[in-house]
Amino acid sequence: MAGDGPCHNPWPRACVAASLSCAWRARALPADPPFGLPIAGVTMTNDVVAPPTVALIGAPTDVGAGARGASMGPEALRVAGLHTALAHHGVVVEDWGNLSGPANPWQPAVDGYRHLDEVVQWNRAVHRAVGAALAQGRLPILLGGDHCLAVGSISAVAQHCRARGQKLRVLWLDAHADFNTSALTPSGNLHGMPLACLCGFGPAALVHLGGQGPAVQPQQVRQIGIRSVDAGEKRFVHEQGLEVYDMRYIDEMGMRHTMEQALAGVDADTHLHVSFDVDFLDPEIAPGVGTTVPGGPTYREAQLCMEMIADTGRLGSLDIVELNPALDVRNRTAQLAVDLVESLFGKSTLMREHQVRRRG
Ligand SMILES: [Mn+2]
Repeated sequence: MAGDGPCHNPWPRACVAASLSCAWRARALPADPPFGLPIAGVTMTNDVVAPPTVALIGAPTDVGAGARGASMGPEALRVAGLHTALAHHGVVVEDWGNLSGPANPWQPAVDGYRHLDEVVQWNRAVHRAVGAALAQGRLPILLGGDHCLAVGSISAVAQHCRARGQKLRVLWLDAHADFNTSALTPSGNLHGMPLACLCGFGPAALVHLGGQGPAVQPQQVRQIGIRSVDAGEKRFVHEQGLEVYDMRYIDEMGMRHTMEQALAGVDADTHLHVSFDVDFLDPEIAPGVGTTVPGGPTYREAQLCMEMIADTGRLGSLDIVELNPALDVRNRTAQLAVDLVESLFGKSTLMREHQVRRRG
């Protein structure tokens, strides 16, 4: 045996195979480690390396959107190799298949909402599936579908955290604030309202989806990449005290400082939920979304964002939403999303030992 010291193998899976004669135990970490700088304000962990088991949960619907096509998102992500990409980094992947729900009736708004019944039904299914995944110790990845599904996903995550006395931090990566209400939104599309619903403002069936509501407090949320907010919505976001890192902030302060701020206070007891709306990205690199807004994060900025989240080792659940294959170019937006999700997981299990934790 090569000693009982701490394992410095940056590839933990290889370590399992070589555990009887592990050369990494005898080896010191290089003085200048090959990964990023420590993140100020974030408590890193030195727990045992254990790659997560993720559950892919497809929700093929666009009932909350203003354009059809996000219903094809789950399959496009699979075709782009999400499963293989994660497995390649030692993540155990279970594909739970697709949920089913009502078709998109494509009707105008009624009392300020389009397709409210259908949106509620889909979100109930998402809530149940995400809750089941968390209860089984899985890290749920919701494959949307449009962003209205975050109500089901995050309400389940919030319930899980409350039951375990864990802190919840939601990172909302998006071009839009998604903090509309029926009084504020001109369109009635519910994919513009999920965060407001989660914070207690919206139709009762969505606000109280998990039995109790509101699911989260605005103080638990950090919005990143925002660059398109309606006037009334802007006022409401300020009133509610949401912490917003818009593109102006990212331009002026840089992505590193932005993520340091957004992650500040994350510790060993924090469950990090990432709600990744693909329209967060600049449309130059990610054309396959229904609501493109120019001036989003570049490829490198997006990578750094994901890598710094990975560095915390606290990612507990993820939504990938609003990918619209009907508007994509040869599936390149799906491939980019997979690439970024790989960073969200890959770096955490591959490059760095100390931020990968035991999951219970
Ligand atoms: Mn969104």
